[in-house]
Amino acid sequence: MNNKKILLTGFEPFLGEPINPSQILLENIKRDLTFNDQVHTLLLPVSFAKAPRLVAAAMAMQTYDVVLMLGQAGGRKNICLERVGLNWNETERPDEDGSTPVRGSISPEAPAALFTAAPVEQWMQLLKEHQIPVEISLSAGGYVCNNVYFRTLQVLGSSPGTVACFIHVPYLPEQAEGKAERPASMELETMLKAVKTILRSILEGP
Ligand code: PCA
Repeated sequence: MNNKKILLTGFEPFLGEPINPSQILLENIKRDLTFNDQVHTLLLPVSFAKAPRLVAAAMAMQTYDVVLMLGQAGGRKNICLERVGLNWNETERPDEDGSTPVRGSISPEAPAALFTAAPVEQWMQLLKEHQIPVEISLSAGGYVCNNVYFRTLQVLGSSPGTVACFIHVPYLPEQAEGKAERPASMELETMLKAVKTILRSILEGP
């Protein structure tokens, strides 16, 4: 093990869902003593106003080597390693504060998109070796996850040495079961293996 520090975030449930797989993943990692003090967890509200500030505040308190953010992407079938944070809000769904952002730039002065410097190809390969369904995604959507991702990638401009990556996970089977359209889902065990594999590769790397 090296002495790297990782900030791992997840989200509370939103839009009427009783659970969010990213929160459950976070709780599991928090309980796993093998990650002890190297992985700090932070649960975020699904709020355009609050979530990016909470991540920035945590990053201001301590220097992290990697900021890994987890979120639910209902309907997707693979673990999605998000390559890009888009400088754009586009949604008709309110966040959990009841606020719906106006369609448009998150930060008008900033570039249209910011790319992760995390080794997503390497992580994808690693997960494939563990038979975990995974892909590199080019869109984290237009809702809170993309907003937090973009804003965090912006903060990294002033934290050289830190990389950030957003990872979207599918619904859990129990979430998909109740829905008429029967969306894709993934077992918790598989998602947990994906997150742990990435965490270990960071902590066991150079
Ligand atoms: N998924 C949402 C916000 C919170 C979450 O877990 C998204 O993809 O924007």
